[in-house]
Amino acid sequence: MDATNLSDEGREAHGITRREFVRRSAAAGLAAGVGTTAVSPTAQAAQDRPPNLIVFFCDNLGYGDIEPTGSELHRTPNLNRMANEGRLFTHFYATAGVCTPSRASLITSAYPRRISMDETDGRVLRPVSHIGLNPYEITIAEVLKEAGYATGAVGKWHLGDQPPFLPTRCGFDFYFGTPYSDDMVHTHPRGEEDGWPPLPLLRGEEVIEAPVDRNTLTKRETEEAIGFIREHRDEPFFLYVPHAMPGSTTAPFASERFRGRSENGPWGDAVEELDWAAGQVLDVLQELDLAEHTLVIWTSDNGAPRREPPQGGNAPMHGWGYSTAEGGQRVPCIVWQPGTVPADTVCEELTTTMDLLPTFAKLAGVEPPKDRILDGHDIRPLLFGEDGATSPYDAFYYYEGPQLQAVRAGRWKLYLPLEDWTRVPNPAIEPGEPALYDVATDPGESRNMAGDHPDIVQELMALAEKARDDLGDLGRPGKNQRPAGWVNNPQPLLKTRDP
Ligand SMILES: [Ca+2]
Repeated sequence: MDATNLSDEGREAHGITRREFVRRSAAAGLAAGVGTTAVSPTAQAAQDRPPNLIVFFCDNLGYGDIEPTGSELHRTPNLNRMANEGRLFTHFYATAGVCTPSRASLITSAYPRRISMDETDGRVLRPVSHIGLNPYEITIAEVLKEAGYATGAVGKWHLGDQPPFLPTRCGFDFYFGTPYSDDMVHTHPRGEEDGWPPLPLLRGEEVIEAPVDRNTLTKRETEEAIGFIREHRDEPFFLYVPHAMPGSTTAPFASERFRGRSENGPWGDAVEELDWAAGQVLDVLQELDLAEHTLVIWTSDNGAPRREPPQGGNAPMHGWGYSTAEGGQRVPCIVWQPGTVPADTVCEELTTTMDLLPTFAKLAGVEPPKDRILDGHDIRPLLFGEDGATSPYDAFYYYEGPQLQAVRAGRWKLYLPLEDWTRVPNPAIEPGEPALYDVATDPGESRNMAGDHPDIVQELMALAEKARDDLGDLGRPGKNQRPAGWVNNPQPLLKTRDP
């Protein structure tokens, strides 16, 4: 009898779960049915196996868009539960206010400028682009695949739509989703001019639907995520879920069950469906007895963009997505692993999406790449709530595309005294004047303290100079930048047959 076909009776007979039984049998080299409940040293080691890893990465969902961070508009019971059972990170940053650079950092543990993904086809990649994440980069999926993990990605990619740049070439065994933003459709004025294809839905590298029915994206992404978890329940897995919603259109999409149900129009409907999606995944982890063996992180790629009238919200952070304002880059983040991540706690230390790769590498029992500069850190002590654990960052740098605009160290964020701003993140900023905010107590960036703390302004300006030297700035290359990927003759992703 194959261990994986062990019936429910077998499970009853041994008084342990089916999964537990299979694992012990496999680890101890026992044939199924010769079961024993005594745990051998080998089986014990297998029980200490590395955790499964799941990352939800919503698109443009703001800091204040969910109940755990203060929304009174959207109902997010599943995220409430996740926060009650897990740990809320209130100083967690994306590395950019827009998609492509932000995503590039999560995947590579590098600032966008380090890997030249800060400025691509303008602020983000467009369809049929020459540019993408350089295959030289070592991705979080490649690190985990090397460590023996099954790897899957479900959702919006946005790191290049040509074959060498697709998730399947970046270490993901499995991919289902859209290659770029939900507003990059063939009927977009720019799309008509530039020959964008109908918005493709990919399975692996094949276009299975075009244009994709965007109303169904969150629902189908969730089904695929759950399918991946079920398929890989008996081995360590890494699942990256960059949901396409709430996304970049002025009327986000939701399936019929959620459409028109929230108190905040299409934006609220989309957020409430994303909450449902997270709940579905937590439920299946519990059903499969994997919850205690799975670290789940739920966050967003940048803040909610400004819309008239407003849709998403970044309160209490200042400003909007697509900028270096606190609300543009500080994103909601919930971390969950029952029994390992302390329940109902908050972490106020500065952490970023760049920390996931080195942290996950350590959790998987391997070392992060050593032959190149990574900008992230191993934040296990913060995830697991160790006493006295502090942020590993001396400084965090806010770039608007190629321009360095702000630096944070400790509680202080300095907007640099720039004469020319590519985009002004806070209307209180005066050209050529520093603006200093205590973003621990004043995340709304309302009290400029530069006049009271000239010493801190000087310290932060010195840190900025280090970043300019290392990563560069507008019109100035950095010493330690790496090139983006490039293909000649890019082609649209088209549906070539009925799947
Ligand atoms: Ca985004």
